[in-house]
Amino acid sequence: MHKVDPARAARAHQAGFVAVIGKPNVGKSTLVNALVGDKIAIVSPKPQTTRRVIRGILTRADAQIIFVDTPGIAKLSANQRSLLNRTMVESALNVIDEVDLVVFLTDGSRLPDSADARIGKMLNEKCRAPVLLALNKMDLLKPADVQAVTEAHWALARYADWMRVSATRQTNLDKLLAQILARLPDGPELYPADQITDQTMQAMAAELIREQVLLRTRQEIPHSIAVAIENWEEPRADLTRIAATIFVERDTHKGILIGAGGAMLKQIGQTARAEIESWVGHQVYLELWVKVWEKWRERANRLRELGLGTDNAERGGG
Ligand SMILES: Nc1nc2c(ncn2[C@@H]2O[C@H](COP(=O)(O)OP(=O)(O)OP(=O)(O)O)[C@@H](O)[C@H]2O)c(=O)[nH]1
Ligand SMILES: [Mg+2]
Repeated sequence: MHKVDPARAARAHQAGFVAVIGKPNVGKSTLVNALVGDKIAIVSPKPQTTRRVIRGILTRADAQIIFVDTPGIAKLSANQRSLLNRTMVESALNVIDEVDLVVFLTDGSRLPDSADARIGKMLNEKCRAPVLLALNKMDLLKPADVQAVTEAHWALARYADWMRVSATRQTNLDKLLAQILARLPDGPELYPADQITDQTMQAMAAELIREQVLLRTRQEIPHSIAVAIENWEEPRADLTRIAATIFVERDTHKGILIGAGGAMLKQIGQTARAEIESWVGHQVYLELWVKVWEKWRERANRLRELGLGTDNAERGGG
């Protein structure tokens, strides 16, 4: 038998899951990357960038926090209600039941809208875990708006605590982390200490390619493309050969992605390759193809093939 040492008990190891929930484009993935200290989720100025639930793991001596990045919970208009979009929203909502804590992230530089209000109402009605409000993009908040904006976000739901942050400038993230740790359960590490995400290298590579397409295209194209890794070989310890396909819904989109003389596809390939190289830590050969898959966003079998099916949200890590 051991005597309880109060100093030691106070430093018990903590571990738990923290979901980051909010409408599209408020900075959820930027925040998770900043908290984890590594890029595990792609980011873009286009709404609905994140399509799957992704876990990012922060391991410290005293705690392991598993941040769960989620697709933005959008208020879908009739023409946005594709099976893909409905699946994305559903997977984000499912996460709420599986975590120890929820960070409700909003764009704190402006007044909330009806999409924020709907999420706040849903959290009040359905969320059993404590909710922290994080008002992001404080770098864009005008001093004259501080009070009205803050009060309007406070009114959206009941919170255990709140914080103003900037995910891009990494302002107040230490304070947000302290609020999280104050509510994280005690427990042993749930993932190996060197693991930073539950995604495979292949899934991450596909995302890094998709990120380049998102950053270089406009209007309908960012939403209608998907990326699949077709082949992955490691002929040497310091070389990975990847063949990937970018799926589009129309021939005209295929033309735009390839570009004049193949220039666009070449740019996408070069930048994505450099990103993948820094992720795998050695040289990469990347071969990109573009293929038309009509209406893939409406087809359950296509979504499953791309790892975007609903069962994905319940996929265990490790
Ligand atoms: N000025 C400013 N921009 C930010 C901040 N955080 C994120 N952004 C920008 O907001 C945009 C959206 O960021 P994401 O992290 O992709 O947003 P998200 O909530 O994950 O979006 P979805 O995955 O589409 O739901 C990007 O252009 C980010 O650079 C911030 O604190 N300040
Ligand atoms: Mg995101």
